[in-house]
Amino acid sequence: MSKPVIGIIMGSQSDLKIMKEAAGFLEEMGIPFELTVVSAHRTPQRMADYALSARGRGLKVIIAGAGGAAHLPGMVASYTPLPVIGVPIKSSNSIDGWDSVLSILQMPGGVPVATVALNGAYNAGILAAQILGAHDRTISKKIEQFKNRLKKKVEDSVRILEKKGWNSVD
Ligand code: RP5
Repeated sequence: MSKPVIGIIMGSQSDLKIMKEAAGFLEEMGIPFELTVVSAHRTPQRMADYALSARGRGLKVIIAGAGGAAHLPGMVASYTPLPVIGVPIKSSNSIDGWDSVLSILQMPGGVPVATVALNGAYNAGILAAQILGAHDRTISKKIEQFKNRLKKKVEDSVRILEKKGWNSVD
């Protein structure tokens, strides 16, 4: 297997049911990634070691998911020059999910985290692939094909509605 270029990390094993959607997209694109649990609060040293070594180990983008008081994406971004995509997760310690959205989104000037929607790990996988695709024609071609498939799905549903005579758009 080739060397991972994307790191997917999450605060707890309980985040995996959401975060595996990022992994699934990268698998579909044939992009090598690594995936592990790194907790900002329960294993702060492991988090620092992970973030500090990420670039040197060949990673290009980090996707970090966490719920509740979601400090993992922001703290990882503070340790690494790599782009970090944050995935807010509605977890057992969330009030309603806004807590993790705002913990990840409202970073101070100078330390950005590209924040996707609540439980938006799938989009995080797409965004990470797009970042790599900016410098890799093979990946950007695959993204174009993926977008064409999305377009075709909508066009197919429009055709089905038209056949039923329910499409009111002229
Ligand atoms: C966060 O606390 C994790 O990212 C997870 O979303 C949440 C709950 O963790 P567990 O108590 O399920 O391990 O740090």
